[in-house]
Amino acid sequence: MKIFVNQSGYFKNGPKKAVIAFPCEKFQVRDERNHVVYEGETKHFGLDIASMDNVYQADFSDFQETGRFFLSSEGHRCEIFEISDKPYDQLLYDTMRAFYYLRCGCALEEKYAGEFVHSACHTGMAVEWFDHSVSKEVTGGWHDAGDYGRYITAGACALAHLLFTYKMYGESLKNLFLNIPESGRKTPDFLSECRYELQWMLKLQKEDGGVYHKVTTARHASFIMPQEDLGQLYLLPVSSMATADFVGVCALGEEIYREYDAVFADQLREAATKSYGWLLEHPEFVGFKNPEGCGTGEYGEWNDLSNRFWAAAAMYAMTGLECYEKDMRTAGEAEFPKAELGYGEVGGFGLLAYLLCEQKKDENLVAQYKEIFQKAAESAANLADSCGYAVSMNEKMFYWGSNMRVMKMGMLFGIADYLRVDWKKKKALSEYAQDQLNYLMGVNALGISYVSGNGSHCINQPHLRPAHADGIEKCIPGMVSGGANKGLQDGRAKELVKPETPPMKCFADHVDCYSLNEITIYWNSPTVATLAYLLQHASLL
Ligand code: 9MR
Ligand code: ZN
Repeated sequence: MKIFVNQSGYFKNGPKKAVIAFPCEKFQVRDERNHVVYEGETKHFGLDIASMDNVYQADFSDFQETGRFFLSSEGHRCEIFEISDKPYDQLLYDTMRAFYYLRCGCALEEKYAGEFVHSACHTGMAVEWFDHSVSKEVTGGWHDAGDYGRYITAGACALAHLLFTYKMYGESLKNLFLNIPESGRKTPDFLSECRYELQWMLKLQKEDGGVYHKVTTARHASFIMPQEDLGQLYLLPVSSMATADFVGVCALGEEIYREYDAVFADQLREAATKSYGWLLEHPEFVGFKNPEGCGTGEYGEWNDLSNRFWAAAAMYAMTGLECYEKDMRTAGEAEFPKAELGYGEVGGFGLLAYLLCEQKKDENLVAQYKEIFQKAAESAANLADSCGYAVSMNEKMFYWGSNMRVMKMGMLFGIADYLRVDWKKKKALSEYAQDQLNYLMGVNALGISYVSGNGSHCINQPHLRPAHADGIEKCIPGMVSGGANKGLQDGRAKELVKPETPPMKCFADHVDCYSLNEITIYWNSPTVATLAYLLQHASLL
């Protein structure tokens, strides 16, 4: 199978592109009865460095019929895919519902979870790592990933992706039904799901406003169901990154939730203000390193510059008070990647907080911040142009969680479009975003869909404890895999993938491969963001 298509399909009126990794001049679109309904010429891209494939690109955007089709060329074919007005409804539903499946501290009921039920997990009290006499009830939130840890900066990143997405495309997301326990309430399901994480985050705030970096057991559990993971839960020390990111999401949530629940909004406002106070009292960097004996995810950072920038911008967005704008300007003078939308570098969330807020804004600053996104989108687009698979990656970017970069770029193109940045490239921003999604869903050198349960060749064995321990062959749907990683940091990956393998092909759908095939909340969240953008865009077509 060397004809690579988006296995979730294409928009009827949108761009439709595939990649063929063998020499060919022509390709056909065929219907299920094998009739040729369209024929096109391929474009020879040449050698794609990341995959070492000789790549031919097939563009059938002109073909605008709905139905089920496949591509053929030189006697080869791909699996059936769909062209429709709504090709990604299921994908959006699944990738957003993945968060429900990751809920901690409650039972997953059959009504919502189908066969993937389990009883309430991690319900015990947590004690401070260095002072066991301090204990706290911190149930709730989402499991971070394949492990059962819950980490503030990771959660804040996922929430920022989701809540900023809601700010931009709320009109489309408002009515998204997710079949979760809160469905049917006035609050949109999308926001109810995010609130589950936000409420947990609030519990990690200390009296003085500092926020614990994470709550986990001392070491990762073995591959057991979450309710069987009964190890002592620990609260790990406060970090300035966690505290600042906490301010960022609470302030963001304040505005979004006010319409539905003023009491909750007030609580978020108070929490953000208090933690911002802590940041002012602790101007120094309070980093985080796992203490001796703790082996769960670290999420350490080298500085907290971008985090403090985001916190100040978010406070300004929430209050409109000059003092925060001043802090934001000062923090913004430091050197850090300004357009980043990550779990470490969060500068882009700061820019968004300011650009999307309804407070008084300085035109010069708006222009400056928009230009940062425009430049970032432009260089991401240039990278995509020089890749045969049209993904915004060079051969060095296939590191742990490479799919996060791909989906962050999808989100970035969406942001640039939303902000109506000056765009001179021939290809539209939405088309670049579509290409990133295409990569995730099968237009990659392995022809694999990196989302469980979606696509004819999708991952099914992610490094995800419940998915393995439940004994069900089928994986929980909607989970986004970390993807190709040249680093091959786990033993099984080294065994399964030869060292000379080109970066884009360094992948294996194997449960042991945590450096290739784990899932995380912040790999799902930018996927949701990219999808929401594309759906919103398509409805405007
Ligand atoms: O996503 C993280 C990745 O970028 C790092 O390279 C990797 C190694 O430090 O850690 C990843 O984060 C893991 C976290 O520490 C614990 N939960 C699972 C995360 C995904 O693998
Ligand atoms: Zn749990």
